[in-house]
Amino acid sequence: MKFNSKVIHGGQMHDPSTGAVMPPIYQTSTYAQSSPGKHKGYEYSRAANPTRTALENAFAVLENGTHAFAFASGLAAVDCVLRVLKPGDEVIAGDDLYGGSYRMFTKLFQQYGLRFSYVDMNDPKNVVNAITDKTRLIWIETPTNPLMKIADIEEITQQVKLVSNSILVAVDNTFATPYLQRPLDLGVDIVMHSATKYLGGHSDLVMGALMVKNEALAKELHFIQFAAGAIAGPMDAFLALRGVKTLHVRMERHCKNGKAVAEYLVKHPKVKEVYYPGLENHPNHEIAKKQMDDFGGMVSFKLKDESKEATFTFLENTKVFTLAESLGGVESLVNHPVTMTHASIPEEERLKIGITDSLIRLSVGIEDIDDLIEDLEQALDATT
Ligand code: P1T
Repeated sequence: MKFNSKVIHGGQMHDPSTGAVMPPIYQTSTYAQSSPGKHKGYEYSRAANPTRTALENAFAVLENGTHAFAFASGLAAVDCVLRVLKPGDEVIAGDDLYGGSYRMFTKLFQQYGLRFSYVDMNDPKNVVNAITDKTRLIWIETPTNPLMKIADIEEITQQVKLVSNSILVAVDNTFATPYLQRPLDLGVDIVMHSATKYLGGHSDLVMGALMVKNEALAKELHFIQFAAGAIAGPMDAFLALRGVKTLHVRMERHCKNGKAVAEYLVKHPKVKEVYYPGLENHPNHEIAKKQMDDFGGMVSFKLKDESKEATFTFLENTKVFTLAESLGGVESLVNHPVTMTHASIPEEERLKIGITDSLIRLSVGIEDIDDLIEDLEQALDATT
């Protein structure tokens, strides 16, 4: 099936007991057994639940994987991947990451003996040069949150696997979604999502996902999910499955609106810099063009007046864009990374890569573009 059909039908079947076209919300923790160990494939909902299974089947198909796992949050999915590693193992991650991933690496897992290094993944050589005999995982986020940097997934994966086949490569595909790029097809081992964002698409749930195409790795991740317990509940699984069925039509509009907003901002006299991989002057525009089918709905920018006052005036004055954390819902959001999503990154670290007080991040929704531009215009006007 083509992608646009897979989002609706992929991995789905009518409910075997009733023929229900949509999988019911199996709001149950446990399942009757006729004799100890004799059951219909479900024992206890931490291990598996039919509503979650329906969603996980859909997730696997979307990323061209064989297995998927739905978690209580995106960070629970990241946590599951890190639990594959052992004390002393090293992780190479990009230098621009969602603040919560960075916080998990530095504040939670470092104390258990994992080591993390952060490199600019714009150049695959930086990744290869950071590899040691202890390296076990490469963590790629592309496009990055919030600076919209692009890493060449295929090139990095090929070069890493040449050095050692036992190094896992994982991609956080939250910003792009499988509508725009499918990392498993490019050779990576694990795809991770904050399904809270575009996969769910309606800002009404918090969820994470992992997708893989390797049986042994799938077993290991499922064991960790089962043993650690951070599963997605049946109600959220139902909502996410409902959301995912419109991923393609939502993404089409997110991309169109995102591009229009980026092009509007670039021409605006009060705007200093726009970060959007679809712009020809983006440093990795060529890689983005090769790797992605379009450029998505996330746009970051800085005002020429980089004072905190001007930035906050803009943030306080948008009306259609709601000032809130998160992204990827149908409604437009605006975010101030320094005080909101990336507050956990020490100032010194964030300044090194350009996350300044003046950085503003937009999650461009699927409203009418005229209303979005008008809103940005009046909020920019307010900054004088
Ligand atoms: O929030 P949660 O579902 O746990 O997902 C964490 C996460 C992981 N990876 C990326 C790229 C993310 O953007 C996120 C969550 N990000 C936000 C809440 C945000 O506003 O950036």
